Amino acid sequence: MKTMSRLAAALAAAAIALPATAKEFRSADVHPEDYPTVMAVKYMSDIISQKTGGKHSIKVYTGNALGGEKDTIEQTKIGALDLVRINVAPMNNICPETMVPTMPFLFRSKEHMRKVLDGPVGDEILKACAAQGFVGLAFYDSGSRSLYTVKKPVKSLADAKGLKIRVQQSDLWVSLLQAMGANATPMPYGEVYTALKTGLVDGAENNWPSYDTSKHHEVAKFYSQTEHSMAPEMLLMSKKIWDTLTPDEQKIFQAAAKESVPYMRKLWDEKEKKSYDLVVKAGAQVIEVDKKSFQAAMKPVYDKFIVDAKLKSMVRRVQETK
Ligand code: GTR
Repeated sequence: MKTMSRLAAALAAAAIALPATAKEFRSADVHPEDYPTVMAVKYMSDIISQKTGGKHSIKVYTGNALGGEKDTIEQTKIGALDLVRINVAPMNNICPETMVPTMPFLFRSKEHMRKVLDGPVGDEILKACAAQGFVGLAFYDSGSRSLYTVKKPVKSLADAKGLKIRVQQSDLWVSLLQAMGANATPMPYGEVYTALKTGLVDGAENNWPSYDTSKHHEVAKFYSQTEHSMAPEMLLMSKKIWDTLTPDEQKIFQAAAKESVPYMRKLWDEKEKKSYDLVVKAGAQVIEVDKKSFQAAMKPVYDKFIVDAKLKSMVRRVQETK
């Protein structure tokens, strides 16, 4: 793993020297080839290739090939990597506006989430990343995240107390699990399977497709439907690389990214169902939880992170979106 990421970093560094007009832009994703986020960026690549008469395209490096999300965000910031598809979570500490769609129990439904992200609040979050060196191109779905555990099921908030739960590398996520009474352990996605297997953590949390494709369901069989966050995915481009595109090319990239969103959502809806069926068939136990008790415990997370007027207003506008 270590050697791999060093190799990936070296490759990324070498790529800085590539001419800005390179035909094949590089994008990273922690997921496998057929995951909806990966398919969406490939779809976007096809549109770009068609619109630029074959001049430009995007190659997606899957399955952590270029490193974990934190690493690939760093590479993208400096222009060593052109694009990165990540969850909003590892951006929380970098771009505070991304905390808004991460907030626990904020979105009432998939439809509510999609409406907000397609609207002005979504645009503001994407634009806010520019100050940190990123051009926010699109949000993709990530469903609802729920807790899953190795040894015993979590049925209520009380059951989560003291459990070591892996979280994404974000202060907000640490607090979110602490608010549940759990012991939050941040680590990259690629290390979670082993952490669950060796008992380094008692559980983790994710959506159905990730629970399935990461094989976490093989080791952590109790999936408790807490649905505590609908933190979406993001597609970011390096501002440094973006600035090397002509205005027409920028328009093509932006439009292609937007076009990939409905395509991704269709794939996502199908994948959620497929993954659910697959993990249940493989022996995962789906547990109903007392969701209200989890929701009621989240006030400290809002109090700690939604502090300034801008974020407060964004959260309010999300809540007011019908
Ligand atoms: C997945 C998400 C990944 C990554 C992962 C994680 O749902 O698609 O980008 O953030 O969760 O938990 O690290």
